[in-house]
Amino acid sequence: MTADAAGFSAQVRELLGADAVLTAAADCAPFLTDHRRLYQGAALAVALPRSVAQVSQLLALCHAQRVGVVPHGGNTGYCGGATADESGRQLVLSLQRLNRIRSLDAANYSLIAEAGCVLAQVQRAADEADRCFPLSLGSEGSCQIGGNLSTNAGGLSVLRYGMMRDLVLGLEVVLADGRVLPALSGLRKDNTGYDVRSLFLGAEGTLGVITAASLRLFPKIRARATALAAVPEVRAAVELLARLRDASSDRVSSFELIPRIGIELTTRHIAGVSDPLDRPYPWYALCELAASRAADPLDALLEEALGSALTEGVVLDAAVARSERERAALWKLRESIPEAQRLHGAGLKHDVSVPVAALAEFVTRASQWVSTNVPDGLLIAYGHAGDGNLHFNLSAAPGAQRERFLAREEPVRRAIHDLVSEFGGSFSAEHGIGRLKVGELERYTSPVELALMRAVKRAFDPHGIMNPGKVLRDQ
Ligand code: 2HG
Ligand code: ZN
Repeated sequence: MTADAAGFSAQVRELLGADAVLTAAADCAPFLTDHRRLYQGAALAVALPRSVAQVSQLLALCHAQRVGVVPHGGNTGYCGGATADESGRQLVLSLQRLNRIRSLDAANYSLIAEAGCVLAQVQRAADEADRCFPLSLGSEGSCQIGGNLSTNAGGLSVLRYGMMRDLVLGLEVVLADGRVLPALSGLRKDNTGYDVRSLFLGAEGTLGVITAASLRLFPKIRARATALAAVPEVRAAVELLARLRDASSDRVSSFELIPRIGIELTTRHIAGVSDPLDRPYPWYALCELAASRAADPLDALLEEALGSALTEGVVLDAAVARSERERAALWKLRESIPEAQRLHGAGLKHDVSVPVAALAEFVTRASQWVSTNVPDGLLIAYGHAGDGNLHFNLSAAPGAQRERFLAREEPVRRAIHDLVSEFGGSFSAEHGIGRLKVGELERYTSPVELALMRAVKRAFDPHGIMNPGKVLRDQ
C-alpha cells in the first residue's frame, strides 16, 4: 500500500472503526474477483459499514477525495459490475452488514429490507407473515437485495410478478456526495413528478448506493402444479405457454425452456439429477402454476391442458410432479444448468431477449448461424421463455481446442447480438451491463438514449466516483 493509500485507509478506519476496514490481501481477495472469474481487481480497501450514517460519511469522504467507490453485494453478478478495476485506487463498499429487515406491514403487503439482506432472508420473512416476496433466482441463498435492485434482477417468476423494478415501492439511497435520499415510501400510488427513485434500479451503483428498499409483497402461495413437458420445437413451447395462461386464468408463474443438451449435461455433471421421461426429446418446458388458495385445482388444470396439447401434438410427453420432492427434482434439473455448463468446460454466454412470439424464429436463425460458423461449439440455449429471455450459451464441443473456441468470443457475440437487434430484442435481458457489456450498450443503444444516460450520470455523480467504468465508460 502506498503512503497515500495508507492515509486514506486510516481515515476510513477512523470513520467506521478498525474492524470495518479490510486491507490485508487475503481478507480483500474474495471481494476483488467476480463470480465468473472474468475480472481480477485491486482496491485501496474494503469497507464494511454498519449503518446508513456510516455509508453517508464514507461517500462524503470519497467525494471530497475523488476516490472511486465500488458497491458490493452478494457477488453473484454475471457482468463484473461489483469488481473494482486494476488500478488499486478504488474503495470496495460492502453492504453485507446492513442486513436487517426493518419492518413488515402485512396489511400493506410490503416490507422494508436493508441492502445487505440476502434474498432468501427476505423471502423467509414474507413467508413467516403469510406473504410472498416472489423474486426467485438460482443464487437466492447468497445474492443480496441491494444487488438485486441495482441490477434489476429477473429470474424464474418474472412472467407472473415482473422484474425487481416492478417489486419496489420505495428506496433509500446514499448519493455520491453523501446526502441521503429518504424515499422509502410504501405507497402504491404517488404521481408526484419525475420518478427519481427508478433511476437507481438497474444503475448498478453508478448513480448512488441503495441502502434499503420498501418491497411489494403478495399473497402466500399455497397451491402449485409443476410439470416437465417435452415439446417437438420451440414454437410448440410458445404455443403451450399461451394455452396454459388461458386455461389457468393466467396463473402460470414460471415457464422455462430446456433443450435436450441441458438434460444431458445436468444428468452427467450434477449428482441427484435424473431425466424424468423414459426417452429423449428435442426440447422441454418446465411449467409451474401457482395460486394462493390451497384448494385451487391446479394439478387438474395442468393435466387437462397438457392432455389436450398431447392429443394435438403440441406436447410429446410430460412428467407431472406428484410431490414436493418431485417438484424440487424438476427445479433442480433446471437450476443446475449453469453449474453443469461450467463443469463441462469453457463457455460463451449471451443473455438475450426477443418478443415471445419471435422466439422460435430467433432460435432457428441463431442456431443455424452457430452450426455453420462454430462447428466446435455446443449450443445450450435455455431459460425464461415466458419472458422471451434465453441464455443463448455455447460450450466447447467434445474434442474442441479450448483456446481456439474461446478466441471466437467476439465474432460470436457480434453475430448473436446483431441478430437479436434485428429482432428488436435486448443483448442483456436480465444480467445487466457491468463492465462486460459497456461496449455493447454503446453499440446497440440509440445516441439519443445514450446522451440522456450520460446526462443523468453527470447530474447524479459529477465527479464520476460511483462505480467508475460500469454501465457507461468514463467520459
Ligand atoms: C439462469 O437463468 C441464470 O440460470 C444464469 O440467469 C444464466 O449462466 C447463465 O447463462
Ligand atoms: Zn436467467
